[in-house]
This record gives sequence, structure tokens and C-alpha cells, in this order.
Amino acid sequence: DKHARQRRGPCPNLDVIAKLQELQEIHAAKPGNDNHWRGVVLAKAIGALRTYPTRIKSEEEAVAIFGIGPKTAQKIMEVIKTGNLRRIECEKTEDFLVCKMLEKIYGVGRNIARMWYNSGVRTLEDVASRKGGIELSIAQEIGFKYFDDINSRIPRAEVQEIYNLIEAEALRLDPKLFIRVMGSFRRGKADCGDIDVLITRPTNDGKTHRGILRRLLSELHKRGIVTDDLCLPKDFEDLELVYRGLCRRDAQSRRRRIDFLTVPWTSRGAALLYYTGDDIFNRSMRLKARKMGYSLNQRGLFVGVVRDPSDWGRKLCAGKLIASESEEEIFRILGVPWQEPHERIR
Ligand code: DCP
Ligand code: MG
Ligand code: MN
Repeated sequence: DKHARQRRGPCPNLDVIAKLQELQEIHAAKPGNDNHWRGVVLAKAIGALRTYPTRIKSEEEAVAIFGIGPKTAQKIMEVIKTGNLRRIECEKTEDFLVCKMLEKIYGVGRNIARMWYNSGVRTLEDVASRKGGIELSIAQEIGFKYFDDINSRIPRAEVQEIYNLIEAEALRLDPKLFIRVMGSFRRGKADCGDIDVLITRPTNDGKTHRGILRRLLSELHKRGIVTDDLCLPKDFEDLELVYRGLCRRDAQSRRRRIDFLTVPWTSRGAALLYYTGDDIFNRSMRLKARKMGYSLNQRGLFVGVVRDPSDWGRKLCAGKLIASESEEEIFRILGVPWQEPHERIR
């Protein structure tokens, strides 16, 4: 394994990993102990393969790797020899495919999809007719109504146009606001799944962004830019708020998913870092922090956080804040060379 860590350049077994991962995700999505453990076995093998320095040449070589069993070794060789893993198609059973489709409805997660499936739901028409007596929350109903809109990607240019409308409105309410478009847009992607907006405000005049999101949303609703609320903050007077909803450029356009995040000015660096992503990159940064005895989240980099492992890692001690005002500072303390947003992919 020591050699593995010294390896540079792309992983020589990436194609194999991709296939194993596809199978692992299918098992993880299915109910039952068997599927659970098959998922665990594959996840372990994937981890081992990631750090393996050379292209696998034989089943014997594969099975000798710590974390890879004989059945997985067979699968690895099948991918190496044929470029394919037949087991994937076999595991895509009707229940899996239906649940996967249902999970594309905003607000429907794995458990609800499974419940609906068990109630006899197989198609979107079944959802429309509330087959089996299923009930939809208000957010799920909106998600269902705009299923096609929400599941189509947003061209970059349209994100920019919608954001420009929102930014202008926000700065009209308070010219000193700090407002940025984040997520996949900031990473330079050609199309985005949603629009992520970060808002805060320098506090040097003693004022904050407190209350701004309520006023902004009210204006955007009035102008028909924000059309539906999916998830509202509990208390709009908090400094840290998350909002999820739908918006559109004009009455002729599709509805688009939009998220707002507001944070205190002092958290802006950590929030920029978090909200730029991607999620895999964030996970590796958090892991790096953890290995150095720190804890990283959207509020900042902390030292001395104590968690209770017997209580889902609940925080026993909040720790001391050591950096949060700039992304650069957090990169520097973690010893990670600076990466531009478009480079932040794992
Ligand atoms: N994020 C994260 N972990 C999550 C969800 C989000 O770290 N489980 C962070 C990283 C994401 C950012 O928040 O980049 C925005 O979340 P999105 O779900 O909007 O993801 P992206 O904007 O990256 O992609 P998409 O184009 O699908 O919206
Ligand atoms: Mg996004
Ligand atoms: Mn988002």
C-alpha cells in the first residue's frame, strides 16, 4: 500500500472501479441484508482498487489484494477481459428501476420510493392517481407537477440570466450585500442542476444581512422570478439560512430549482469553499482536516472538536475556530495547494 500512495497519475483500474461502483450503488439502493452486505463487500474492494498501483492482470493477483475476495476478483477479470459486467443488468430489477424513477421527484427519498413501490406504484401516472392511497407532501406535489422541468439541466447562460435578475434585486434592497452564484456554475460547468446563491454582508457599518432573505424572496415572488417554495427556513431572522424553491427567467421559461444560503460575514470563506463543491472534493477536504485533528464545515475550520462515537458523532465540544474568512487560508492550513473552482473535482 505504501507504493500505492506514491503513485502519481490516473488510477490504472478506473474502468473496473466504475463498473464495481455501479453494481455497488444498485445493491446499496435495494432492501435487505444480502444487498446491504454485497454493497459493503464491493465498497471495500473499490477502496482497495483505488490505491492499487498497476493494472490488474489475473484473478490470482486480484484475490491477493487485501479487501478483495474471490467473487469480486472474478468480476474484476470480467471487466478487464470484456469491458463489461453482466451482473449489473441482472441486478436492475423492476423494483430498483421504479424506485430510481420515483426518487427523481423532489422530496422523494429512498424510503418513500420503496413505500410507494410496496403500495403498488409503478409509473408517474400511478403517482398522479394516488395509487394504493399514497399521500404527497406539499413539496412533493410541486416536485411532481414540475417533474420534467426539475429533472432537466439548466444551460449556463440561463443560470447567468436568472442570477443577474436576482443580484440586481438584492443590491437594490441593500447595495452592500455580498452575493455570489455558487455550486456547479462557479466550477464553470456548461449546465447546472440548480442555481445556488450565497448571501452575506460586511458588518463594518454595524449592520448585517439579517432579514434580507425574507425581503428578497418577497420581491422575487412579486416579480414572478421565484414561483414556488419547497423548503423554508424555520426562522427568517437567523443569520444562517437555507432556502429551497423554484424560479424561472420569465413566464415562457421552464421552472428551475434554486437554493439560497445566507451566512454570517465571518463564515464567508468556509461557506464559499463548501458551496463551490463539488461534494466529492468537499468530502476529501473534510477528510484531510479530520486526519490533521481539525474539523471542517460550512462555518469554518475548527480544532478540538470532540464527538461522541456512540451517539452518531454528536458534538460534545464545539472546538475552537481557527479559520473561516477566506478559502485561501483554509487551503493553506490544510496544506492543500490552491485550486481554482473549476479544478475542484475530487
Ligand atoms: N454540497 C456538499 N454535500 C452535499 C450537498 C452539497 O458538499 N451533500 C455542496 C457542494 C456542492 C454545493 O453544496 O457543490 C451545491 O450543491 P448542489 O447539490 O447544488 O450541487 P452542484 O451545484 O455541485 O451540482 P448541480 O449542478 O447538480 O447543482
Ligand atoms: Mg447546484
Ligand atoms: Mn443546490
